[in-house]
Amino acid sequence: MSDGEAGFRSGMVALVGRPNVGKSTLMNRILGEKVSIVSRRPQTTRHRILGIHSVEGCQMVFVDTPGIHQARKKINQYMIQAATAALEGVDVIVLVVEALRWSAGDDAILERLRETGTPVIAAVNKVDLVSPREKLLPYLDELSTRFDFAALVPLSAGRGENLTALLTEIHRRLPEGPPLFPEGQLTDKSLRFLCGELIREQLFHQLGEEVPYSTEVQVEEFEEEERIRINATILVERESQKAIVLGREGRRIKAIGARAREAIEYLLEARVRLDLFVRVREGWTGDDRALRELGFEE
Ligand SMILES: Nc1nc2c(ncn2[C@@H]2O[C@H](COP(=O)(O)OP(=O)(O)OP(=O)(O)O)[C@@H](O)[C@H]2O)c(=O)[nH]1
Ligand SMILES: [Mg+2]
Repeated sequence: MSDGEAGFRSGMVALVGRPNVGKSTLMNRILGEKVSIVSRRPQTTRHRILGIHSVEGCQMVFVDTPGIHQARKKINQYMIQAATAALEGVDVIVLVVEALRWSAGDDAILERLRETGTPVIAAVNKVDLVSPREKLLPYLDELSTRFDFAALVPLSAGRGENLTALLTEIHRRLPEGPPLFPEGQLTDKSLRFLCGELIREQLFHQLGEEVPYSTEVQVEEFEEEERIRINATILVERESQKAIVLGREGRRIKAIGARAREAIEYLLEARVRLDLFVRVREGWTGDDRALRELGFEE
């Protein structure tokens, strides 16, 4: 497709909302690829991640963001900063909310959206959990009184229901213009970053309570030999957490590595050797220097 083609539309679409409402699930569903990790715990996404959706005549560049919430720790402040920065310079904002749920957190986000002047589409996610579906109607009515949404779209990112309606609403609000990225490109993030995220996803899936929030993954080595060799370090904040990540006789880290390797092999379509190490970096989630070294931006 040539860049100058008449009628081609392109633009940036921010996905924002409270933690755990399904922003990353929604982006992955639209792309048909896993670009952003998902877990049942809040605050899974920590950085802005682009998901580039190129179709006939149009390119939508989605910006998945960390859930916006009340921040106490430094790391959370960086995450919220990443999310709010994503509101600037986009053509459309999609506010993802959970069907039948509304909280003070959603109100606080709406206040930020009012300042942007950008059209906001409400994606009312997880409608598969609503039964009977008629229960949605009063909720949608109420939503429309809270904000002057450009559109309200009930959908299920998990089941892939009604996504076309959302894409149609986005499409009509994008300006005409050439693609912003090459057509085959799926994200702005490196394979190295994505592999680190797939390991972090297993930490979120397999570790209990607060431990995942004290972990970070650094991919130290990424080499393509006859099979791809990846060395990664899992950072924790305290010795006691290191013991938890390792597990009795190293069983936990082994399980984390096994599942992460499967996910990485699927992504890279290649055989992978994955070696994980655990290292304590005292209090990194509250340390500006450590956070910047780990790629958190102010
Ligand atoms: N039932 C149901 N669950 C869903 C749906 N969409 C997402 N989920 C689940 O909701 C949880 C959170 O999904 P995520 O995509 O990680 O949510 P998020 O908004 O990106 O969360 P943060 O990155 O923490 O802000 C996961 O357990 C998903 O499987 C849906 O349409 N229906
Ligand atoms: Mg997410």
